[in-house]
Amino acid sequence: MSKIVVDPITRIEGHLRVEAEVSGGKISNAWVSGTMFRGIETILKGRDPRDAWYWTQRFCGVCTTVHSIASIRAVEDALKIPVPPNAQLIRNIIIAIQNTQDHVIHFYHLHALDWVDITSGLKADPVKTAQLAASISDWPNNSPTYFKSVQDRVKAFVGSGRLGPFANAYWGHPAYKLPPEANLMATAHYLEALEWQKDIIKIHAILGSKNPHPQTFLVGGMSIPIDPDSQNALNADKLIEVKRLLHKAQEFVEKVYIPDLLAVASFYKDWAGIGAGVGNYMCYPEFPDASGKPWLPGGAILNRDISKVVPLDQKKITEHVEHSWYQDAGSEGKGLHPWEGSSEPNYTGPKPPYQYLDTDKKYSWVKAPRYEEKAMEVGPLSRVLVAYVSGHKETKAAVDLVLKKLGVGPEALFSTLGRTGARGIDCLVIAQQAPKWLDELIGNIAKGDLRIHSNELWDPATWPAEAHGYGWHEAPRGGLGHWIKIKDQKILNYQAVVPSTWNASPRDAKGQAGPYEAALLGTPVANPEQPLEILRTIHSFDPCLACAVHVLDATGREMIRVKAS
Ligand code: NFE
Ligand code: MG
Repeated sequence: MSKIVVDPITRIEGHLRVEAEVSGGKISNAWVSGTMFRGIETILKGRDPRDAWYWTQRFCGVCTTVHSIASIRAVEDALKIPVPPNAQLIRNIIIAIQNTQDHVIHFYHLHALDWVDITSGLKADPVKTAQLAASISDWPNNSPTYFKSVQDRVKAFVGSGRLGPFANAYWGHPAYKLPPEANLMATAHYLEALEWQKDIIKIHAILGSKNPHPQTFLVGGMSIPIDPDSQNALNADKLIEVKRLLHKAQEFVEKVYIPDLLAVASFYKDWAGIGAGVGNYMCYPEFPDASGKPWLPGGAILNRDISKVVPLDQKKITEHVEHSWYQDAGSEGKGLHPWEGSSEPNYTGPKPPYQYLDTDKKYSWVKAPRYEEKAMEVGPLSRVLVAYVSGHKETKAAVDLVLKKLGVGPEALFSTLGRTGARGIDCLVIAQQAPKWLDELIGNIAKGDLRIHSNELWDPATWPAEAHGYGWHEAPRGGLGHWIKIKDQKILNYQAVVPSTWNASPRDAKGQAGPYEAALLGTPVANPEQPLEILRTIHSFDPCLACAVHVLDATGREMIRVKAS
C-alpha cells in the first residue's frame, strides 16, 4: 500500500488536497482537505440584513451571483417580504445564464483536459476531424481549414515552449482514449468556448450592471428599473440583446457542448462504473414562478433508490466539525443546525512543511454538512436525478436521450461519468428554458406591469424584534443554503452551507466519509506519479473551495506536491 498526496488539486477554484491510500492499483481510502480558511460568516454579525447579499457575494468569484440570491431569499423568508413576478423572472434568467456559463467553462476549461489529450490532436488529420465534427453536429465551424488553423495555433504554442493552461498535464498518459481527431475537435471547442462565455455572460452586465458580482440584487425584488423607453432602465433594446445572447447560449450548448460530451463519453464508458460516491443525492427547489412554485423540484434520493424522491425538511440539516478546524462550541459528537452553528476557526493541524495531515483528528477547513445525519451529494447529478424521478418532462426527455445514445441504463448515472453527463443535461434543459422566462417577462411588461420590487417591510421599524429564516438556491455546483437570525434589526447569526461544503466534506462525528472521499474509493490509479484518475473523479464534482470554506488567507499549505495539471 502506498499513500499519495495531491495538493493542490488544480483547475479548480481554491485549495484542495487529497490524501489517498492505494493498494492493488486502486484507491482503498481517501481524505479530502480544504486548506484555506475564510471568515465572511463571522464578519456578518451585527450588520444590516439587507446588506448581507453584498458581503456574501464575495464568498466566491466563480459563482458570482449565487450567494446574493441565497442571501436575499433568506432575509425575505425571515421577514416575510414578497417578491414581484418580474423580479422572480429576472432572477431566474440571471441564475440560468450563470449555470450555463459555469457548466460550459467546467466542461471545456476545468475538466476536458482530464479526458482530452491536447498534444495528441497535433497528429490529427484535419480532413477527418472535419468529417467527425460534421457527423455529430451542424455547428458551422467544421472545415478542414478551420481545424488545420487550430492545429497550427496549438503547434505554435507547443513549439514556443509556452503551453500556458496546457502546461504540466499528463499528456500521453495511458488513460487517455480519444483518437487524435476527437482530441483536435475538442481542443478547437475549448478555444471557442473561451470566446463564447465572455459574450453570453454580458446578460449579467445588462441585468445586473456588471459581472462578476452583479449589483442589482435587492431584498424584496431587484433594483434595476424597467422602462421600455428609457436609456437608464431595462428597456426594449436591452431585452432584445438579452434574447439574442440567450439564443447564442442555447445554440452552443445544443450544437457544441452536448455533441462533444456524447462523443467524449462514448470512449470512456468504463467511467460509468467508477466514482459512485455516497449514493445519497439532494437538491433544493429552484426557479420559482410568480406564485413561488419551482420549475425544478427539490428533494432527496437515498441509497440510489430511484423509485422515489424524499421531500426535504430544512430542520434536518446540520454541520459537523469533529474533523474540521473550527471550535466545537456545543457540537461535540453531533452536528448543529445552521441557526445554531458557528464558524470560529480552530486550527489544530501540523505546521508546514508536513507530510500528511492527522486524519484521525481535524484535517480540513471544510465542515461536514449532513442531512438526517447522512452525507449527501449535491450538484447537477442530484438535480437531474431528482427531476428525472419526479417526472420533470424536459429533464426526463434529455436523460433518456443521453442514455439511449450512450447505450447505458440509469444506473450509469451513479458514477464519475454520470456526474459529468448530468452536468450537460442540466445545462441543456436550463439553457432551453431561459428564453421562456424572458418571453414571460416581456409579456408582463407589454401588459404594463413594471413592478420590480416590493416596498413592503423594507423599513426596519416594521420588523419584529426577532426573526429567522433561510434561503435555498441551486447554484451550478448544487444546493446552497443561507440561514439567518435577526435580532433588533441586525444580524445575530449567519451561516452558509454551500455546495462544495457538502461535496468536499471530511468525515463527520460518526466517521462517515464525504462525497469526494467516498467517490475516490475503488478509483484505479495506473501511475501514482501521475494521478490523472483522481483528477477525473474530483473534477467531476467541479470543486470550488473558496465557496466551501468562505476565508481569506491560505494556511497550512503543504509542501509535498504530486504534479497535477
Ligand atoms: Ni465558488 Fe459555488 C457554486 C456556491 S460552490 S462556486 O456553484 O455556492 O460550492
Ligand atoms: Mg458555512
